[in-house]
Amino acid sequence: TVNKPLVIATWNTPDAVNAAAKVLQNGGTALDAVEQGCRVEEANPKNQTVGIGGLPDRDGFVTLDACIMNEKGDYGAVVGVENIKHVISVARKVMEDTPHVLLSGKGAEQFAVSKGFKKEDLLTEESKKAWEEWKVKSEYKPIINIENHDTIGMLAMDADGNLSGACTTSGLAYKLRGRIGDSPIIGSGLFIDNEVGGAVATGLGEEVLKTVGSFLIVELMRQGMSPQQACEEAIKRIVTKPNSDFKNFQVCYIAMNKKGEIGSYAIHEWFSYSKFDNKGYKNIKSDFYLK
Ligand code: SD4
Repeated sequence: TVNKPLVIATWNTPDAVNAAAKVLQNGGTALDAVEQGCRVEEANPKNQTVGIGGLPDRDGFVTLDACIMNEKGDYGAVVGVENIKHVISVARKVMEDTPHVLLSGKGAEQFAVSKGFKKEDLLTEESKKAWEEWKVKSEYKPIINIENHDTIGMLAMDADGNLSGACTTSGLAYKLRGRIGDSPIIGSGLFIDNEVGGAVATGLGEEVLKTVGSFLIVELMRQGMSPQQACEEAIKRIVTKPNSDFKNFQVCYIAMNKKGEIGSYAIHEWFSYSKFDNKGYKNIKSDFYLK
């Protein structure tokens, strides 16, 4: 039997995961849980990869990507959104209140404002300073597990055994203006199939997009792999590509199946994920490829 409530998330994110678990403990749905969990980090200015305080693109604009998926297979997402911190909730509104699944940039911002979201400057003094220091050399070099840190990808199972997932990020620091990563793209940054399980990614989005990683993991689980085996196979697809530069970037996956089994795998060391089950919160070091 599954140890419910069950929540997992990328990185060491106790506040977010505990908030999600609380929703489930109060009888809420997995969808409500992942949304509320993600909102915690979106509101945290110290997390420089999500929401307010996110590191900007190379021109100094903080642009956010987010997506959400429920147990019915519905999906909603926003990309390249400025001035609105709770993009996960905007993504949910796209899913529930429009005939579309994906809104971008100014249109997404306009939609959010029409739904009552508050506009605010997302560039904090700290992130502005980091960007100004970066501008001196203007060198784009993803730093493994430093720049690529703390995108929140979250999966939850509620008392009814239903699965939902969410993902929210400011993307790669100092990205080209207009760049969109994997996090808001269905099947890449996140995928849920309530019959099988769910998966979510963090790390260098381009590599996740090129291998449609989260959908791959869910389909591999459907064919009988455990979440762990499926995460390992998805990382293998990246590192075994001809001329893969995987020594210089990080990709990490976490996954959960309908039985509540969990898997995680990364290219490099120092990826960890968070878990909340009937034993409480735990940060768990992930297994990884490059040993
Ligand atoms: C992206 N996957 O935009 C995201 C970045 C990330 O922790 O995961 N940061 O490529």
